[in-house]
Amino acid sequence: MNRRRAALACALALTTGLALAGCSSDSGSGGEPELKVVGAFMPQPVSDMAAGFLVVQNSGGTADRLTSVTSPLSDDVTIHETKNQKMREVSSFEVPANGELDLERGGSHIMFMKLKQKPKQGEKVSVELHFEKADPITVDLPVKETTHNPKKQ
Ligand SMILES: [Cu+2]
Repeated sequence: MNRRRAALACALALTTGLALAGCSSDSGSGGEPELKVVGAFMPQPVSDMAAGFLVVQNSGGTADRLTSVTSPLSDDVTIHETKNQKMREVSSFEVPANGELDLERGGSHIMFMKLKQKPKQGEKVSVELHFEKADPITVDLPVKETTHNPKKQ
């Protein structure tokens, strides 16, 4: 969208003979974050807490940040990192340009506290991911068995 406008500005600059810095924004630097969520799941919770895992891929040339997560399952959803096997809340996670943010078992995750109900394997939990720059993304986390770990299959 902005990229198209930038391209148009570049074309105009060329035809009018103006030199315009930033005309190379189509080549991968600059532009907007382009986000996609893959591999989302929630292990079936065994208490009134649950964790969510997913990967946010960014095919754009600009980094973004995951700043918060909301869900109908809980009014207390935070994002956690794990350091030395202890988890702690963070205010945001970077989604690098042309890279990805991995929320995976044993590492960073979405934390759901005080669950309003306990979702079971086969059900889905809707979450909305909020970013610093990109529009929010709504994604369904399929509930998997408690020990599910796609990286270790
Ligand atoms: Cu946690």
